[in-house]
Amino acid sequence: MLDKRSQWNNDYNEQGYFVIRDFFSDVEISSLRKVILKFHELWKQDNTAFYEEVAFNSSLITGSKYLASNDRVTLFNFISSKKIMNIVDTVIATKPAFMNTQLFFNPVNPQLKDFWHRDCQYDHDVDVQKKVIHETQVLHLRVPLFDELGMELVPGTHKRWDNEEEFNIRQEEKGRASNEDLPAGKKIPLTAGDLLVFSADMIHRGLYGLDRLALDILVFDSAGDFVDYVDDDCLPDASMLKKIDDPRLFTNTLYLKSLT
Ligand SMILES: O=C(O)CCC(=O)C(=O)O
Repeated sequence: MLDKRSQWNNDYNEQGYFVIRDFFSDVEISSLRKVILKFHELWKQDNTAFYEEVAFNSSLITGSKYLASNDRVTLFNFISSKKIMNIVDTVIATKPAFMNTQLFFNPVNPQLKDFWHRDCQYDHDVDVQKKVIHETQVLHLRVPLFDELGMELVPGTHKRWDNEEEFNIRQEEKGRASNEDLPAGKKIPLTAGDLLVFSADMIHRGLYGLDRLALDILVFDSAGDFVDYVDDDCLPDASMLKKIDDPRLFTNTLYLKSLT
């Protein structure tokens, strides 16, 4: 019988994801929700047209634009908490590094439909995508703040290329649309308190509906070439680092930045 960490690691390697039910307490989620809602309200006011017309997420939540230093420290301590680091260390054994955060919500515009993608498709053309899915991938840790329909994933696609139907749908080729159903799609409904860990490069989509508001924490292996994706303003400064119990997720990123 495998222990929990080996089981999570096996699931991640084989399927590209795992989910832990009731991972966070009500107290942990309500204090996180308070900070995130503050960000979300200010972000919406500042991005009204974008929010109403095309948005389904925001990013840079830990940055200085909308949150004061004490709230940012709360977020940094949540992101690098013992609980989360235990999971991160399970999947990325050496020098995991913080990349960014994103906040996913329901689009206001009803024409926007939940769409299949691999995150790498926005940075690379198809030939390169075929290569990068066999290299180090970015880890998403999804923390739903309210109950949601969750994510739909195609298990195993973090390590294999698309079949013809998956490719045509994801890339909207041959008259197919990226919101069509995929036969191998596995729906993972989530409730507040659950944690979903998945590979950014597997074929996936968020499922719109209910009151979804989910914080995604993005982490990478220091061995991967991802440091250019990190915005300096989303990292803690020297005075904040002193207030973070275990800052290595951030100091690993700061070290990589210092080399560039
Ligand atoms: O929830 C969504 O709308 C999409 C989520 C997603 O694509 C991601 O976390 O990379």
